[in-house]
Amino acid sequence: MKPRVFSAMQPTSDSLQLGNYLGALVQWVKLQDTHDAIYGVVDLHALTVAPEPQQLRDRTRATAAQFLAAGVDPERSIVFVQSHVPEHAELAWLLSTYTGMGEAGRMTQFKDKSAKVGESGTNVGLFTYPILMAADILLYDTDLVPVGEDQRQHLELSRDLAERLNTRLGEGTVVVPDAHIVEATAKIYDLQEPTKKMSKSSVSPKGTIEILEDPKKIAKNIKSAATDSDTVIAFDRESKAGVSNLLTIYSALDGRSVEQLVADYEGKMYGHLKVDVADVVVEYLTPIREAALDWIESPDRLDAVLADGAAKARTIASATLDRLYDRVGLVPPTPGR
Ligand code: AQP
Repeated sequence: MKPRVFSAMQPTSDSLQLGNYLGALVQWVKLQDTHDAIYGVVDLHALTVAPEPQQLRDRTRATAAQFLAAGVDPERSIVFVQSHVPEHAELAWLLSTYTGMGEAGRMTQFKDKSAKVGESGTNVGLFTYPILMAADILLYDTDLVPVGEDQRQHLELSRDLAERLNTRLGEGTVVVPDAHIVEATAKIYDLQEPTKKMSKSSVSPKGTIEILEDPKKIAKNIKSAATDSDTVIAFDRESKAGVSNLLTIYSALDGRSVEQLVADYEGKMYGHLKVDVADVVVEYLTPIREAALDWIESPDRLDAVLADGAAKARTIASATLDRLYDRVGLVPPTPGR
């Protein structure tokens, strides 16, 4: 039996952004070779930001399309939509009864996101989001969760909950998952505000590189990326956040190390670096964008992949939930189950 990998993304935008791709999706594709892989579009999570219904439907399919276009292979991995597997919401309830108010209240992403929308725009779902995320992971007896740096704290909560279940309900109740965070690309920064992470739902579209964006717009955003007033191309997150971010992106897509790039660009101008990064990014993303658009234009074919994925995911998820319900003492609905 191969170890299991699980990860997911929210359909919170018309397109994924380069951080989603470099921070997580690249690892998803690699891990298919060595792991039993399950990847989800977590649409129930996306409800926390009150999307328009048709927009949510379109974004859910577009997100799955980008997984497939990036190289997630439905012959080798399970690709599914979270709401098609009701066990996610059921386990989240159970886990909420094992989560302290204090520990849920420490989640920094909730603090950031609720600060952005204010008290009137903040719903309880946004607060309990990390508990649903723990349910997503624990349902599949997950060994490894490939994510970006921003999800580290949520992963810690999932681990704490798993250990608590095993302590209270007996060893082997659930698998304690490990985070898989690749340091070099764990945090891709916004092009305009390079101290903040690039985000799908960023309010500054010029700061984001969207996978489905027109290549001309992608190049324009990269060429107008904020840099410092110095002229030397060097890697320093503190004093050269913008240039360092461009070097990180360049290195991840081109294969040369950051040190090699710094050496290759010695004596060159920022403008030169930006033009080359724009070319590399456009060249890299164009086939992914085209493949994703093909999937989006064939919703029946896409829905068939997702239906097949949901059936497979549900088989695993329902067995885990049955085990947990039994251990906590819930009476089964059918005698002898
Ligand atoms: N900037 C980033 N650099 C590296 N990794 C990143 N990820 C997100 N942004 C970066 C990783 O991509 C996956 C997406 O997870 P998600 O859809 O659940 O949402 P998120 O983490 O909140 O990502 P976004 O893009 O910022 O979405 P919104 O705007 O909806 O909040 C995760 O593995 C994440 O670590």
